Amino acid sequence: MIYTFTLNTAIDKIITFESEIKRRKNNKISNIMYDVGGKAVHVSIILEQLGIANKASGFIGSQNGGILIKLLEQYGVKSDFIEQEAKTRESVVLLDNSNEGSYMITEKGFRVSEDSYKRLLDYIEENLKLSDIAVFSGSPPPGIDVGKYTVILKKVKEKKAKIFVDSASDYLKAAIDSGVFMIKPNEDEFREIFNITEKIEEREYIKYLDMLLDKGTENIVLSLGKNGSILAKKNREIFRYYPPEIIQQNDTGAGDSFVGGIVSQVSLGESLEEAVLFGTAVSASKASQKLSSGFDIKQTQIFLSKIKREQWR
Ligand code: TA6
Repeated sequence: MIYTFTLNTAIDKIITFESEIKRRKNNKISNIMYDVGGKAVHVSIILEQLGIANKASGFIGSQNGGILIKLLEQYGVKSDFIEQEAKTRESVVLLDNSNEGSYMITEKGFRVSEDSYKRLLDYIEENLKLSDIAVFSGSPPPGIDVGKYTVILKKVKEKKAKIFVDSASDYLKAAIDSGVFMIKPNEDEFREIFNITEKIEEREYIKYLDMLLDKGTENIVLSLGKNGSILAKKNREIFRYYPPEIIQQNDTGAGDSFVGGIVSQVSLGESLEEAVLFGTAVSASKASQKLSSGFDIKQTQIFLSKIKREQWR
């Protein structure tokens, strides 16, 4: 079974404007939609669309959590959240016709109680086992500090499940120290780990990727946004992926779909270099549509043939 853990779930309110959003102007809305948010839930949606069994877990605020569960059900995703008397945060996504990406505005999320934290550890203890996959994506909420995050990852490791992490700053460092199966930092998150402030050539990233492999992270996918990604594997092979040209509608959730595509193929026994290829196509398809989730399988097949892959080592 694949378990996706969204520790800081959200309900995305996606607002589309008639023209480019401008300050000091009356910006007219043309459409409002709601979608699931918080990252690992998006991974669940991709898996579900591909017919791969999975369960969405994490923390949810009971005051409005039903909305999120219903949105997930519309995609067919089964959930098993730890509920707490609180309000699930709302994220606002602003889209306009500038073709320059979305604005994402996020709340911190409710403070997870000690009791909820313990219930999550119990959930992992009771459910996860060898051959399972656990995906942790998104920023952990207040109440889950780096120490607790490390304990959660340790518990999953004890159960021998394969761990994928898409997180940032100290939480990303905790995942690196825990030696997980795969991390997927974006360029900013990656540069922050090593305090890289100057502009460097892409191939210079190799030495930093090697440092992370030396530390025990099994595989790293460094995402370069619309410029593609670099995969560094445990066996020290390195691949560079160049995505297809697309007409971007909404880049929010594209990184999560990328992870979803990768996880799906790994769960089917594909090699990581093939999995990243598929993830790249899924993510391009996601970015070509307005919602925060989902993709089109036919479009993904077309995109697959347009991705360029180079082996760097
Ligand atoms: O990646 C998109 C997204 O999952 C949105 O749906 C939004 O809710 C946000 O990210 C949450 O990100 P965060 O890092 O705050 O957990």
